[in-house]
Amino acid sequence: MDYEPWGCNRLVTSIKYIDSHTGGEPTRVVHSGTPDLGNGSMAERLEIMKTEHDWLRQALILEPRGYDWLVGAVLQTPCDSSCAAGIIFFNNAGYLGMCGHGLIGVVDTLAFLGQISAGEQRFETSVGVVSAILHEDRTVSIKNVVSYRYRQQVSVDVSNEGRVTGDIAWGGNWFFLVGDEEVDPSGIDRLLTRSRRIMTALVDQQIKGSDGGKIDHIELFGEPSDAAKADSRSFVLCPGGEYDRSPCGTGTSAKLACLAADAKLAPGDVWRQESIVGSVFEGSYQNVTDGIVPTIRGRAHVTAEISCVINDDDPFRFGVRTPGVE
Ligand code: PYC
Repeated sequence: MDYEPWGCNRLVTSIKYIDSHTGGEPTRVVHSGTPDLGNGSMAERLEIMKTEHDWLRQALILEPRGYDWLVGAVLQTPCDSSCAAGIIFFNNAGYLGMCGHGLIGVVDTLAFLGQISAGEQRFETSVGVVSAILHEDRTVSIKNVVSYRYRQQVSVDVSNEGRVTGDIAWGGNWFFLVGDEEVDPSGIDRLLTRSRRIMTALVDQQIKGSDGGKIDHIELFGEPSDAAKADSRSFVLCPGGEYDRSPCGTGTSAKLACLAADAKLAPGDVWRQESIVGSVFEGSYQNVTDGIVPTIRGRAHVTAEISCVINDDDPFRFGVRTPGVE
């Protein structure tokens, strides 16, 4: 880092990032200038970032540099040299194990930087190794972590909403999936309120994932805007209280796990999941002993290339904390 005179003291950091969106959902990929997070696994480095360098997450994701539905990804030198990179994902609420739209954004960003070309790459994440194929048409297919349905038809009493029943599934994050909902872009405020209330009820009633993890994503499923375009449309609430603009890669993986468990989709068949803004991911799966391995295909677009300036006399250089959010 170096100081440059600029009317006031300007700390020009060496932190550089590239913004993209995948089906409308943004990803901010930090490709240089991150603090030393050691040489451990991505889970260990995530812990170091969380405990010693959370300022980086806050500076990049919180306002005024960021916003609540932005997902960040810090690139790391991988432990396993057969991997193209290690990745730590985070958002306004904390850290994410895996992020499907984010991985598609990372792959497109690495292609933009000229660091990879079409073909298959492996990546280390804090929840395991995932792989991705960059296709010639610039779409990306990610092969996610093993996904599975943990509990079927769990009922929860939700204040002002009544009893809501859904499945609990793992797709790299924990999801509560509710079907037969009205999922229309004109009703986003209503969908936000309903899904936030469901999330609160799950926490209050101590309903968790199989590892005791918080179910921090809620997925409401309804009819697609056009049956020729997609099989279903979803609204996905993310941990920080905002909704995913994309169909959500880990959420589509959780959906595939439920479809597989209900024998509603055969291995290799394609499920087209539409998001609340109309973007579509294509998903399919293979069976493995402890669940399924989902493949999710989508497209990202780079939108900006940025050098981070952290100004010493800026009281909000590390972001504005939303009242009530840790
Ligand atoms: O695409 O997996 C995903 C995701 C998780 C949170 C936001 N997007």
